[in-house]
Amino acid sequence: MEKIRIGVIGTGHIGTEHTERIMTLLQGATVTACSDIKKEYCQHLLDKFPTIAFFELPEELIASDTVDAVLVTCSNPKHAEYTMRAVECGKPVFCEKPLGVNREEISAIMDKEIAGGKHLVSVGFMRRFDKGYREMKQLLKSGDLGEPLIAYCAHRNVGDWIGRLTPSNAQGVVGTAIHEIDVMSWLLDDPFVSAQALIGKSNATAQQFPGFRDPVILNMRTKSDTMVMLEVNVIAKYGYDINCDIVCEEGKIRMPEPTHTMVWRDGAASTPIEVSWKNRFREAFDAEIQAWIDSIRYDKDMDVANTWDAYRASLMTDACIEAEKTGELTYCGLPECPDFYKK
Ligand code: ISE
Repeated sequence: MEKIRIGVIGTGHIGTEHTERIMTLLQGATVTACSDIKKEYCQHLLDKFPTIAFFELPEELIASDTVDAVLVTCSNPKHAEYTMRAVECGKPVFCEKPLGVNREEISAIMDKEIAGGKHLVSVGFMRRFDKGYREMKQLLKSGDLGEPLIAYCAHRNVGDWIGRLTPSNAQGVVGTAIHEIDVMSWLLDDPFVSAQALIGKSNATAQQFPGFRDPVILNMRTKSDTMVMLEVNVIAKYGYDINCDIVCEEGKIRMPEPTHTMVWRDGAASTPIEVSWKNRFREAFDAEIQAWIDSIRYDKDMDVANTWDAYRASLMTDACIEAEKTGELTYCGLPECPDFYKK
């Protein structure tokens, strides 16, 4: 079978990582084209993989007959535009989260995809492919532990981007909490319907930015009334720490933590912990992009998140942002899932 020829739009961190995993690790695809604002931003990949062609205009890359599928890993404001163009060209497209900067952009992609009658859009919620989350989903699906009642989650980032970017609570929701919004709904097989925010003392770094609060607690509820308590902590400093405990009627399940070698010396024992999301979920990213490639090769649903998943995540991020602003219980107004996206 011929390899799927992929064009990459945006060769920053994640675009580079995905290109390298496709070119050196994954099966069934190759990167034939890339584009970024300046050619120099792609040069590291063009030097490493001389068969990749540079396209100045993403639109030309998408339309090119040397590209079968498109990977959108550029800055967020252009995600929806390039995804829409790929759909208009009838080409499969994988877009890193978020699919759009608002629900309207994502709804327009949904309408276009439904009108075309073919599932072309995949979205980068990679935690669905993490071994720990998949084990937890199987345990819940077995029913052995009874109904899930409350989940306690924490999403803690080192916060090393402070100084480069001005933090905001909206960005903390759309860029960080969005992962739990997708993966917990997937894990519980139960969509979210509302959010509340609990805001207490902020860390000293957060206090330097007027209006910015960190950490915050989001209490999100699903359609069947399971509560998901999520600590969003974007300046945790000590490490990149993702926790998930789910209390069920008959027991509790805890997502396994990554393990590393222990070292004993000088009267102390230590083990390194993750400091980067790229390493913490490296295998999940590998599995996710392989699943996307296989979904194209075999024309089969490989459980990669789709446009509807991105749409309902955007409704919930809006609700979380509003709940943080008002302190009020906020409903996300989740509509019925269109038949086109029902599984
Ligand atoms: C980053 O973009 C990610 O997607 C990571 O998974 C998340 O933990 C981090 O907060 C985001 O900035």
